[in-house]
Amino acid sequence: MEDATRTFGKGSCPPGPVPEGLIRVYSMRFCPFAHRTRLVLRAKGIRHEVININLRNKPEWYYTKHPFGQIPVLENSKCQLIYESVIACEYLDDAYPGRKLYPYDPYERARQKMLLELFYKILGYQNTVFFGGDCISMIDYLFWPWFERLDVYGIADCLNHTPALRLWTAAMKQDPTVCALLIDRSIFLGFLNLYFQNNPDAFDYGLTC
Ligand SMILES: N[C@@H](CCC(=O)N[C@@H](CS)C(=O)NCC(=O)O)C(=O)O
Repeated sequence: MEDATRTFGKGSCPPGPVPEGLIRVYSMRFCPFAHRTRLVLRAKGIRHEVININLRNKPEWYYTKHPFGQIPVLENSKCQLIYESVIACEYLDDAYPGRKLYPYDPYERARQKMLLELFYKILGYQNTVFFGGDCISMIDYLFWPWFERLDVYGIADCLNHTPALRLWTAAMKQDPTVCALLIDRSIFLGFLNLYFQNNPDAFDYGLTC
């Protein structure tokens, strides 16, 4: 379940078939969309392997996994490919047993999807600790990667006048899944620095081996 592995780049050999009982995620350590998928994999305790992709130097074979070479993509042992982060997260919730992250209630499920639509426009908030109620659920994991990055982008102050969001952020930082995938600030800054110079080494920043 090691997420911090070196990226596959142009000229690399494609990984073999996904072994039975495992699911693979094509990812990149700093991508918020892939972060969503990794949160759900971990929250549900799904056995998985991570293949990191160098997005500035994509392997030729990667276009057989996604038509535009984007991440995240899930691949299962039946060679089925699932992309688009929200769809991938929902697939994981439906296909795997254990704790359901989307609510069972059709209205509550629809409400989380409506909130997600709003997220791209204006964020609504209600009177509970988490967006879906008193327990963490899918919607919180789908929002979180962007909030985690506010601090690194130096704009965490924007939460100063939204006490409910600050409480939510504090509650999210107590969640073991969120804690397990927190990105080290200095490593993230190092990644951004190289990324904005178009340096393909950005994606492996901070890895020692
Ligand atoms: N709508 C997609 C967006 C995914 C996305 O934009 N991924 C970025 C990385 S953060 C990517 O693959 N960029 C490489 C490219 O577009 O060539 C999703 O939700 O999965």
